[in-house]
Amino acid sequence: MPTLPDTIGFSVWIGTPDPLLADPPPFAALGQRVPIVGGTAGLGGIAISPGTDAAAPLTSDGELTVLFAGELYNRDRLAAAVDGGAPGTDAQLLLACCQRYGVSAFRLVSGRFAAVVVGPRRVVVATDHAGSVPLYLRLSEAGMTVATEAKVLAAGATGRLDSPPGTAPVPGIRGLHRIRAGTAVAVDRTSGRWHWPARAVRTWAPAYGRSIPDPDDAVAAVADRLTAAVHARASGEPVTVVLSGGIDSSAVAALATAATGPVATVSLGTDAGDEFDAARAVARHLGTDHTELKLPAADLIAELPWAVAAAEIDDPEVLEYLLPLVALYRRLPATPRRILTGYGADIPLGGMHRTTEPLELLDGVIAADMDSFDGLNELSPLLSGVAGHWSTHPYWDRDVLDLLVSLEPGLKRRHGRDKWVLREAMRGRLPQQTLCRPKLGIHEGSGLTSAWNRMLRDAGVPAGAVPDAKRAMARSLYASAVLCAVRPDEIRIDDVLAEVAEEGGAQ
Ligand code: AMP
Ligand code: PCX
Ligand code: MG
Repeated sequence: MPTLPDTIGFSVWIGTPDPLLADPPPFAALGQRVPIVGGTAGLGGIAISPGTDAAAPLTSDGELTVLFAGELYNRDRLAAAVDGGAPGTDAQLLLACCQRYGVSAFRLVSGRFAAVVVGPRRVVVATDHAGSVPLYLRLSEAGMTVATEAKVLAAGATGRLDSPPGTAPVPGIRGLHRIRAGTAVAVDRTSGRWHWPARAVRTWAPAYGRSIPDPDDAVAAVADRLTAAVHARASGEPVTVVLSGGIDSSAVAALATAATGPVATVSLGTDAGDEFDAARAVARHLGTDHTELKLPAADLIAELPWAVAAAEIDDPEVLEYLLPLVALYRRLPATPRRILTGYGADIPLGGMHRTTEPLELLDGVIAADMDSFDGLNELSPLLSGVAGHWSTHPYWDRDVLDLLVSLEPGLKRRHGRDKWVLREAMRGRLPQQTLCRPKLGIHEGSGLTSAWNRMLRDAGVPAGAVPDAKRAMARSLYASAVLCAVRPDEIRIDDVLAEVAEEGGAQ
C-alpha cells in the first residue's frame, strides 16, 4: 500500500464550539472520521483520514497547535532550516517552521495542504501556494469555524458577512469565505477576545516577469525540476498515473517509472471517444501496468453530481475537465491509491491556446490564466478523495510552476510546436510520436463535450441554448450538492436535465 497523508480534510471550530457545525458533517471525502480534541488550545471537530490506522490529527508543543491536511514536498530543506533533526511528520515539521519563522513559515513550505495553527495570541489559517487544498472559514465574534469542504459549513448562514482580507466569498453561501491561494490569514486574540479584522499574509504569487535562459538550459531546468517534483511525490511508492497519452501525463509516467520502478497507468474512454492508442503506446514503452476503462458517455455524464460535490464549483467548462477524472477515480479498485496527474501543465505553458500564434497573445493568456485559477478548485484532492484516493499534480509543484510561468513565451511556442520546452525536456524518454502529439483536452478526448451537447439537444434544447443549459445544470447541481449538501448518489441527472430542458424552453 502506498503512503497517503495522515489527514486529507477536516472541519474544526476554534474558540467556541460552533453549534451550527452539522453532526455528522456531510463530507464528500471518503475516509475514517477522527475526532479533533484540543482542549487546551480551544478547538474541536473532525478530521478525515484515508487509512484505517489514523494518526492523531493535532500536533502540539504545548504553545502552538497544528492541524494539517495534505503533505509537504521540500521536507529535507525545511528540516535543515529548522535545525537539522529528523523531519518527523509533516505536521511536526510545519510546527517547527512556525516556531522558528512565525507566519513566514508559509513562505517556505512547498506542499499540497490546508493548515490551522493555533497559538496563545494568534490563529493562522493557510493554504499552499496554489490553494490546492481548498479551505473555507466562517467567523463570529466568539471564534471561527474552518473546513476543507464548503458544504460542511453551508448550513450556518451566520457570522461576519464581509470577506476578511485574504479571502473570497463562496458563491451562494452567506458568510462563508474561501482562503485565497498562497495566503495565510491571521487573527489575533488576547484574553479570549478576537481582534477583527483578520490580516492577510501573502505567501506566494505567480511571477509577471519572464526570464530568457539559453534554450538548452531551459530544457535542462524543466527536466530537473519536474524530475524532483515527481520524486517528491512518488519516491519509493507504488503510484498510479492517470494517463491520456499526451505529453503532460506521459512525462509524469516516464519520470515516475524512473523514480519508483513500474507504475500503474489508467486511461479512461467512452463510446463517444478515447485516447487509448496514444496511452497504450506510452504504457508499452515504459512497461507500466496499464488499464483501460471504457464506459458509456451517458454514465460519464451521470457522474456530474459527484464532480460538483468534489469540486464545489458551478462552472460548466471546468466541470467538463474534472468530470472524467472524478469518474475514473471512482472506478478504480477501492484500496486507497497515490495518484499522479499531468493536470495543470497547460496553464503556465499555454497549452489550451494551441492555435494562439503571436507570442504577445500567448503570454497574455498565460498571465490571465495564472491570475484566474484561484477558486476553480481544479487541483482539489477531493476530486479523488470522494473515492478514497490521494492525488497530486507535479506541474503545480511550486518550483516547477515558478520556472514554467517565468520562461519567455518563445520557449513555450517554438518551431511551430506548443509546449516546446517540455517536449524537448522529455526527448529520449518517450516515443517520438508522443513527443510530437498535438494537445487534446480531456473533455475532447473522452468525448464528454460532444456527448453532453448531444444529450441536451436530444432533450429538446436548441443548439444556441446549449451553453446556457450546461450552466443551468451546473448551477442546479451546485445548489443541491454543495448549498444543501445532498449526497451525490441521491441526485438524479435525468431530473436535473428535465428541469433545465423545461426551463430553457426545449423545442
Ligand atoms: P489534459 O491536459 O486535458 O490532457 O488533462 C489533464 C490531465 O488529466 C492529464 O495530464 C492526465 O493526467 C489526465 N487525463 C486526461 N485525459 C485522460 C484520460 N483519457 N484518461 C486518464 N487520464 C486522463
Ligand atoms: N486542462 C488544463 C487546465 C484547464 C484550464 N484551467 C485554467 N485555465 N485554470 C491543464 O491540464 O492544464 C485541459 C483540460 O486542457 C484540463
Ligand atoms: Mg494537459
